[in-house]
Amino acid sequence: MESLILQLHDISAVKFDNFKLKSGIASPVYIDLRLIVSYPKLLSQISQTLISAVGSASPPASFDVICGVPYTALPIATGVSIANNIPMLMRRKEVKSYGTGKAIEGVFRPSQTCLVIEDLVTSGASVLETAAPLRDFGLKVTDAVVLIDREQGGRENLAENGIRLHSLLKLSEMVGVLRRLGKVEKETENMVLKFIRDNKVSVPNLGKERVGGSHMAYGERAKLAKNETGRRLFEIMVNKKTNLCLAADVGTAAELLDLADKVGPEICLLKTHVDILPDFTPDFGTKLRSIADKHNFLIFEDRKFADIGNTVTMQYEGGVYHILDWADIVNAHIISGPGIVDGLKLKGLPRGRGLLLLAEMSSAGNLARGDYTAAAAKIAEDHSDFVIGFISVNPASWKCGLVNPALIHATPGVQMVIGGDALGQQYNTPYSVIYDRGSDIIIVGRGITKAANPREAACEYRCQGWNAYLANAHEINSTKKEDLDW
Ligand code: S5P
Repeated sequence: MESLILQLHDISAVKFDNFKLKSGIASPVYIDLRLIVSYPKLLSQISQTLISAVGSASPPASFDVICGVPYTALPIATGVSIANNIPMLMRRKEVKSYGTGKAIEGVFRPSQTCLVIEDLVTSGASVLETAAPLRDFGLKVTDAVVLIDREQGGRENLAENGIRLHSLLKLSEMVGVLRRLGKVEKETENMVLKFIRDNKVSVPNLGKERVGGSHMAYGERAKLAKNETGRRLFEIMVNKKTNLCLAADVGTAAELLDLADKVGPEICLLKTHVDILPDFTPDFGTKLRSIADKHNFLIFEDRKFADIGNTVTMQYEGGVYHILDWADIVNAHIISGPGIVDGLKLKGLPRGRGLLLLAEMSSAGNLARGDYTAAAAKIAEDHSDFVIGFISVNPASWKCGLVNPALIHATPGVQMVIGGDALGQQYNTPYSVIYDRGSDIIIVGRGITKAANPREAACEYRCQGWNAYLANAHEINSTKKEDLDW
């Protein structure tokens, strides 16, 4: 390490004087690691030793791929990749809004773990900027390694975002070594140490402009729920540690019941479209209920009521399906106004049922946005004894502000990779839905039903959804420990 520190000093990558930083702050130290590319031997030495900072950690970090923070860390990451034979990914900096197809270059599978490589960490913001699109693509980012940690709060900021920082060198140690070797005066060392102490930097918003969505833990929110079914849903999520809803869109009732039994342990909610089942029989509800009771999940019939209050009371209770008898939760559009909620409530509330309002939709070009979404939020607030929450897509961006934390957000259009289908469906990843967009429940259909092994796929979605909640919960002070044990 001494030789490394000396070389960095010799090439003036680390300089001590009075510098004015971009932020306007006067700093006694200036670090410019872009120079390293002109010293291949040094670059090679850094590339070979950097990974040792990760291996010596307890527990050691495990990862499948690495990704450098553009630009300075790109040659370092390349060196690490070649020296250690670890595949590398590249993040395109010029892609402004991450989530578009080309943000990450290279070959990877969602659910692989990626180690982020950085040259210098101050606040940790640039590591987070690189972690965000990786996480959007379903990769896990749990560790980052940096050549120099300026010790100004980056380690803490990253930890709050579920990333452990490993560093090869710390600024305080570097200045200590250089003083011992007679390269800097004691006075300079003191100034640098004081600068580190006095200039801690935080990254308050971490790139998330959260307006709506809730910062509270599920367990706390259960206590606020006015509706019995809403409370039970939160409690099941906490007890089973799952925020996964299966959209069981399969060909027959027999297949659905079989799938429900297999996937039951992984989910908090099972969503049906009962009108697509050709073999529906009157005992379907009883059969599904007994599987739901066995595995402790709730049933959500995705009926999307849309008519006037009087008509929906009859559609809810009667017809062939008798939805009211077996579905804990149904949903409704608000296109017809609040009367639809009054109608459904008339039948549902005495039975302890709950209602989700469609505040947003996942399909391209849909009209549920802006004032429409705000109207759904208002109706929900006015009927929070019966409305348990929303079908939403990006509650963190809701302009109508913070919604009552007793109300739950469930988001469809979820797969492991961002994309869509041929008919307008649009997919985001579990991580981006829960962490970036502030939703609570991921609704997954074909990602599970079309998987070779639906139970395994459900397990993976559950894990990703819950980890995203936990990453969020790092920011939640009121989180109860039992919510977080995983
Ligand atoms: O806006 C919406 C609302 C819903 S409830 N977009 C949706 O996709 N859904 C439902 O979620 C849809 O009817 C389907 O049952 C599920 C998504 O299925 P997937 O196969 O695309 O994951």
